[in-house]
Amino acid sequence: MGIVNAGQLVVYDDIDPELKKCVEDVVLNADEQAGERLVDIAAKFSGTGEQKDNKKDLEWRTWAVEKRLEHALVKGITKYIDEDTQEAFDKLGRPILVIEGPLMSGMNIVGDLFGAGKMFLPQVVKSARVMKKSVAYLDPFLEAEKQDCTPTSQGKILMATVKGDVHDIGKNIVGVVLSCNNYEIIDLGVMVPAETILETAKKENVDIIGLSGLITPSLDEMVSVAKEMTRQGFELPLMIGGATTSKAHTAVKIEPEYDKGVFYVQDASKSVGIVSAILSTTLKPQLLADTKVDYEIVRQRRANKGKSKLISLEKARANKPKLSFNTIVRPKKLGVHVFKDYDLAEIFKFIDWMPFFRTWELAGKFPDILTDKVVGESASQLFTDAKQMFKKVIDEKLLTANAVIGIFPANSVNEDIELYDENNKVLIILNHLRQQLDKKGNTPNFCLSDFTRPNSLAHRTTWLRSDLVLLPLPLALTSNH
Ligand code: B12
Repeated sequence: MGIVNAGQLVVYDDIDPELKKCVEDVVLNADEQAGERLVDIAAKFSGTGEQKDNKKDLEWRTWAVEKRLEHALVKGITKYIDEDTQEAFDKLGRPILVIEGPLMSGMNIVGDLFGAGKMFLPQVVKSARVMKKSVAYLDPFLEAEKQDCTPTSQGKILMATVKGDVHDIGKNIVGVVLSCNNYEIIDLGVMVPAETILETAKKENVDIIGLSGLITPSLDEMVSVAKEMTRQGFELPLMIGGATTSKAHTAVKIEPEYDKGVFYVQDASKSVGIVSAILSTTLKPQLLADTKVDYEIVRQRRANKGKSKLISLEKARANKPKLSFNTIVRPKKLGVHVFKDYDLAEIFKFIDWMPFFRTWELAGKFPDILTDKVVGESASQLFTDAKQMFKKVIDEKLLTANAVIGIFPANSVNEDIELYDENNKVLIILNHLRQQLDKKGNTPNFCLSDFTRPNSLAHRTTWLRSDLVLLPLPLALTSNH
């Protein structure tokens, strides 16, 4: 057993390959020499080897400043962040360019690694700390830019990260950028319920409400805020931002709920332009009209996207698969068959692993997924765990598999399947649907009944099997044509 300090975990891909292999061999008990090998190389990674490795550790300090900022964000290193931020500022000339350039791209890498399961939450918290420190360092420069602008407040903006969401770095940056452009910011922080946002907006008589959200549930929460604004008769413009938000979501889901102006803003630098246009009596009507048209186009495009042309049933029937029913094997035993306490080990051989991996949000085909560059390692681990779990299920007989199947003579009549008893009397008619999409190329318009011999052919010689597995529900219908 090992006790791990999750806060000090390194990114798995960054572990020295030689060390990683040796450690994995020990953990996985790869062979009898694994322990010896790890002891042999241990000295290289501590004690005598320390000098050399420290040098290697600091090698990143020789990289270009953009790369250094990215490295500091990914590794959560705050030690050099002030000097690197200063250097980036000297190089790029404006604080906002540092934020939206190297800092944002570093944060995006963190997001990708986190999304791919290669960084874990404690590490992301450290990255967030680095980002905040860097932005704090840039604050006086942002303030200095402010001095060049008009000194009086240009308008009051309420900013909040919506209920259920803790992400605030982006919102804070937008707040800083806007306040440096002489807008007064009322920042309600994170996890703010709609009631608080709307009450404060009224009480403080703000000019714009800005919502931030970075997790998927925030998208729905923003829709709720918009609905509530309509219900309460608000007239204020609403700004939407945050990495998970999008123009498409704003147009399709939020704007239809509130018609007094909803604006999706992609990043902090764009917020100033939008806010000044929203608050300008001359520019606002045009901006509102343009945005409405723009969002309507987005909605139309989306509405048309999923719509495929349907063909008539006759046309679809004419394009059914051409199957041969010449060789049909009569099942050995017709009728209903009951399987009690079926061998679980036998069932295990037939498991379709794809849905299993999909449920765990690991994308890819089985078995290729086990060697996939990105998810291979996690997928293999999961597969090993699943096999162990299944072994436990078999060994300890944790499940009992019972099944009932029935094999009956059957024929198809277009989309229907007729099932017969031993005297050729219709037992039941099963209705099915035929695909009616306008298929391209040689792809047929399938129907389940196509796999049963049509009754227009001379003999009723198809056998339909209805399976009842574990549960008293038909799980699959197959025909032995
Ligand atoms: C840092 C971070 C965290 C930190 C947040 C620290 C903090 N104080 O903010 C911590 C570690 C706490 C965290 C927690 C979680 N996180 Co997180 N996190 C991130 C990360 C890596 C970076 C976010 C960030 O700060 N980006 C930099 C800022 C500057 O960018 P931004 O927010 O987009 O803002 C810019 C624009 O969008 C815009 N903007 C933003 N807001 C607004 C508002 C207005 C009005 C306007 C005009 C503009 C605007 O301006 C900004 C500057 O240009 C992202 C990945 C990513 N690349 O986005 C994941 C990410 C957002 N997190 C994610 C997840 C899943 C979580 C957790 C659920 C993890 C967990 N299992 O617990 C929790 C969420 C808990 C919760 N209830 O909210 C997912 C969300 C996936 C999804 N679609 O739901 C992401 C995308 C990672 C991923 N790839 O999976 N996270």
